[in-house]
Amino acid sequence: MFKFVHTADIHLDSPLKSLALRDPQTAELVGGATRRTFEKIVDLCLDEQVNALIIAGDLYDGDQRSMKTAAFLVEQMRRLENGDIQVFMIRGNHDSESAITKLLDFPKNVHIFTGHGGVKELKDLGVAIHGVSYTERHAPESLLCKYKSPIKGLINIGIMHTSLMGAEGHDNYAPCSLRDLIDHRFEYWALGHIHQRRVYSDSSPFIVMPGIPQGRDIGEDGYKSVTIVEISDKGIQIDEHFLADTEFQRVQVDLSNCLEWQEALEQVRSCLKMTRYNGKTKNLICRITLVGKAPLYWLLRRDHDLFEAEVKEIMLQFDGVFLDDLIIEIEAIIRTNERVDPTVELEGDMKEVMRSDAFRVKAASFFDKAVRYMPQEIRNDYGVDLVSQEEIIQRLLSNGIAEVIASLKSRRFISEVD
Ligand SMILES: [Mn+2]
Repeated sequence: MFKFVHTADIHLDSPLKSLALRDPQTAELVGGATRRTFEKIVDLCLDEQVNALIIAGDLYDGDQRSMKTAAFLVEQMRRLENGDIQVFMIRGNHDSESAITKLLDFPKNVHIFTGHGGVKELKDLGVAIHGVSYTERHAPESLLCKYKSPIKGLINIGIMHTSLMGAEGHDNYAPCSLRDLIDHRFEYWALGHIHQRRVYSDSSPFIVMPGIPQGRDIGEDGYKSVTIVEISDKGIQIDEHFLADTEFQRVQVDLSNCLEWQEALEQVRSCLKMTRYNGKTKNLICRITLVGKAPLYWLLRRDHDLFEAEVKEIMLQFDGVFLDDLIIEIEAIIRTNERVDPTVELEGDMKEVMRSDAFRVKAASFFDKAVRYMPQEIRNDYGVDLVSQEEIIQRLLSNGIAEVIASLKSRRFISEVD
């Protein structure tokens, strides 16, 4: 029997990114998440008494490496060595041979495949492990030709860092089709690179992309895991283990039926309660999006800062729940009598003015002046050419109009209620 943990893309010591981390206490709490998750991976290996840990590339982030990262890694590898667990790893685009110094002096249980590729036969355990590392940050060609043919009489496991056939849009790293992998006649392909977990094939050959074990921003939201694999006479069995320290979750709150401010908050609270209940980690960073045709549209649009502050208060009722951002995507309900509503007319007038050439010239010159007052490093955020600048001006103006109307309407709404 051969049992191993398969992971990839740990990006050790790369920072988590979220508005929630602006709060120093939260930053302190979730800051070292990639490190703690790696520690838990080692714990799992020891608890499950696996034979090996397989890391399919991007263990560290090229730019993030430091003596401290190196010392931490060596310490964790020693823990595995003491547990008689071998480590097989390859280098990916973030920790390719060219991006890594020779600082790391790993214990003997750690085997790193080179760019030439190679195979480690563990005859007493009945397996052969193949791997090829990246030598450069880019690998535009398939690396499959560097993998040897399967070794007869052994179960063959291949470790590869690949974007497969460009599953992530434009990114193209060691492209390889599933057909090519299948035709290579290994029993298990331990892949890495794509951060979203996916089992591409769950029978021989198994083709598994374990995904990132610890998400680092809202783009890497949802449950994260490592894969534990058991090879025995009964065949190959895979299982998913969740051990992230912090997870990012998108929480959608429908405010269609909320007439009162308090009801809206209550709705947020119950959605957060559900998210906390279903959460698999100690810390949850939530991006809340308010949706629906909401009677409270104008009020929320005007006082979203107040609402956000109250949402943060609610979050304190739950353990380890933090706000990444509060996004307002609710729509207004247009009442029939709004046709005679003066704010509707005002909104139309403002939009028309916005389109006039004279106003656009004036707005652009005002915008230019304002940008010059900004710190240099954020000026690019306000457009790098005329086209992008014009888009930003239009967006700011549209938001401005919405703000003015929201302010007027909510004032009226409150007086109507009174
Ligand atoms: Mn990668």
